[in-house]
Amino acid sequence: MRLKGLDYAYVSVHLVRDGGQQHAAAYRALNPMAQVPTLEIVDDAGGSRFLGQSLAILQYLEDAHPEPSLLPRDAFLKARAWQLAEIVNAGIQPLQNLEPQRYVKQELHGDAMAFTRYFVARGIAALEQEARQTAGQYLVGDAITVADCCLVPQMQACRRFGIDLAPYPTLAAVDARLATHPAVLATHPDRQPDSE
Ligand SMILES: N[C@@H](CCC(=O)N[C@@H](CS)C(=O)NCC(=O)O)C(=O)O
Repeated sequence: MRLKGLDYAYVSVHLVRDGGQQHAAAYRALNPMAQVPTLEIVDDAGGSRFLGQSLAILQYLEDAHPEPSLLPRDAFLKARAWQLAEIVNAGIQPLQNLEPQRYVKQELHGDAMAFTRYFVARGIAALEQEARQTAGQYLVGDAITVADCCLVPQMQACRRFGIDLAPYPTLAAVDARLATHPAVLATHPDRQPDSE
């Protein structure tokens, strides 16, 4: 939303405090997966509609507010941007979530951190391999796309999980460039109001 210059209000849902505020009945009514983010869209008459899942939200924002676009014009590169976004969104992020970690630890009595590190490193290696083919200043060419929107929080998660990022120079370079962008400076996971 910052990249598109939109005005918005941030309402924090703390994933650990109070046993995880995402599990509260009022939040689950808006997001039955009990996950963040949820976008509330308020219309001119003051009515609200709610949208979950980051990629659906990105698509909505792209269609409702086309400029500046977060998708390449070229059909292949556009699909490539979604592909890289999906590697994070479907191939990595669900496996590093709190709930799978809890399940591995408490129900399977396994090593949750080893489980998470394995899948994060596996996905991030694939992301690096694919990104090398299209990266310019950003993951796909020289303009920020939906893929970069997924990269920033994923790289922060990698650091949190103690993943060595040296083998992924393309991702590290793009992430470092993104970290200097005003929209990212304002919204980086480390700078969200409920970050601890
Ligand atoms: N693919 C979804 C997943 C959303 C998701 O898993 N969010 C995480 C935080 S990044 C969450 O809310 N986790 C809460 C939990 O595991 O209890 C998206 O990107 O919107």
